Amino acid sequence: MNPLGIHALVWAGDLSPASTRHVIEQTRQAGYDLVELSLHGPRLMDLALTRDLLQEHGLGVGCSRGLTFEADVSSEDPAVVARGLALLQEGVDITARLGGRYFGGILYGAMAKYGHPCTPRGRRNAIEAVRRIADFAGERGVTLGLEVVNRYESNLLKTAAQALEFIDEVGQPHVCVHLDTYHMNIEEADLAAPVLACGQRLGYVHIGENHRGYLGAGHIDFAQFFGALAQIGYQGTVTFESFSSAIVNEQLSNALAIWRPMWEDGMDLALHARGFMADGLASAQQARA
Ligand code: FUD
Repeated sequence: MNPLGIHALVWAGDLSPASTRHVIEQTRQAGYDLVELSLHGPRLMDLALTRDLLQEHGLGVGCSRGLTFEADVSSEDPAVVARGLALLQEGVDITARLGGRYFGGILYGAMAKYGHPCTPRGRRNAIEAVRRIADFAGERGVTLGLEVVNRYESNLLKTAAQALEFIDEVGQPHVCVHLDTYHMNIEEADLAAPVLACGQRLGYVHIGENHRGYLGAGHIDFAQFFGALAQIGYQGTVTFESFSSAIVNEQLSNALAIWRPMWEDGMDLALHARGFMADGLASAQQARA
């Protein structure tokens, strides 16, 4: 059975000590194996406390973030690239200090709607930056996940094929593809072929509905996606991601255009999602046995 994770924004919009305690306690209570902490917004985290709470509750951890226009490794401006590199380095460092082994997201550019395509020089800068950070991450036992997102959140990696090509050019171990069903629904022709194309290079998965609310309440063909995961023998983490205007992290929620109250009760949502993912993964595996 794959480790099941949940994104912290189901529980809280910040990572102050009180929110972190809430996030970790709720994650454990809802029966998840891992929590994904989102490193957006003001830095309120108490790393020692977070690490202790994770240990006390027997939970795994991963971290994620997207870059910004001011700190964008796919920029042509060396100062902007340097700020992006600093954010990536900080993300790897926080992940390692929490005892995590995964740092993912839009690590190759800004998590934002660009008004222009990525330039060839910008793409080369992004490749060089990810290569450097992959070295730094590898030394700390952390793998980088390049999350493939939709056209309104990146101008660089919108499909699994683009991510695979990019990773080939990076040419480093410790870099994997991170697929998310919400984004795939917008950009890919179907939900199976990209998974099969990634094969063993798929390192992390986000499960999200097309409206980012309750799983099964939209039109994503999860059976097709879980079937493809079973086909490649995917053993990695499967993390539920959902957003509602009920829980706000200003930087992240605004970047993702989270304007609607998709749900109010995070625990009800989380329990439902856990059952949905466990059943879906188990049926896909049984169908192949
Ligand atoms: C963004 C997304 C998220 C994001 C993460 C950052 O649309 O899908 O996975 O990268 O929440 O913490």
